[in-house]
Amino acid sequence: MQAAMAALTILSSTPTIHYSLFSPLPNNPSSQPPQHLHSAFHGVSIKLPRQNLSVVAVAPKPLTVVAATKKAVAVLKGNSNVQGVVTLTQDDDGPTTVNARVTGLTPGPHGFHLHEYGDTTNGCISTGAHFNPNKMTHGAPEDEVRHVGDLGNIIADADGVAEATIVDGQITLSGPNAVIGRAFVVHELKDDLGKGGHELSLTTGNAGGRLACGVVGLTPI
Ligand SMILES: [Cu+2]
Ligand SMILES: [Zn+2]
Repeated sequence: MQAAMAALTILSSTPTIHYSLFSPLPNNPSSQPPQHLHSAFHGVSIKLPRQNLSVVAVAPKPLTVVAATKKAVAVLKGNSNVQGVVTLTQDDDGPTTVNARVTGLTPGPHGFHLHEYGDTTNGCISTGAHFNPNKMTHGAPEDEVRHVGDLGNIIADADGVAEATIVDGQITLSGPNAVIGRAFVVHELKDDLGKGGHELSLTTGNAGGRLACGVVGLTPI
């Protein structure tokens, strides 16, 4: 009878151990989950160097570029009819190509920026200020002193459609200043590129309200 009880105890404790493997770490201070995570990580890290070694020996350059190509997309929406899609592509550490198509605009230029946060809980206003990791003042895309997020203006035609291809050296999809998880915003007014003399020129380009915005996320290449 006691042996049967002991067997039951072991059986019933087995699921508890398995369950702990899937528990979030903060809820489970036992040493088992870290051990399992650790061994899984080692399994991956052992494979990768082997692949890289054989690749580098055969043809380093083309494969390096292909492996580092990243593509991202943002779908812009807001409280108006304005909407659009922005795609970003970057090879290795080269410049990023930003392709934007926005519809529903009034004809003419509209400020187009990357803002700091990928947060739209309160609409486009929660995306914060222009992405500015280097603590600069607002400027034009071609200026040395600019926010990283300053992409100038996109220009809508008579039908309210703006299409633009921007190749930019400061917007990146990897590294410490990567823009994945931040947000594009298209504005009501023209961005004066910091040169309008308005009190907002050096922070926002005085580009007015936020018509539509979208969070940048990774997409297949
Ligand atoms: Cu903006
Ligand atoms: Zn700016």
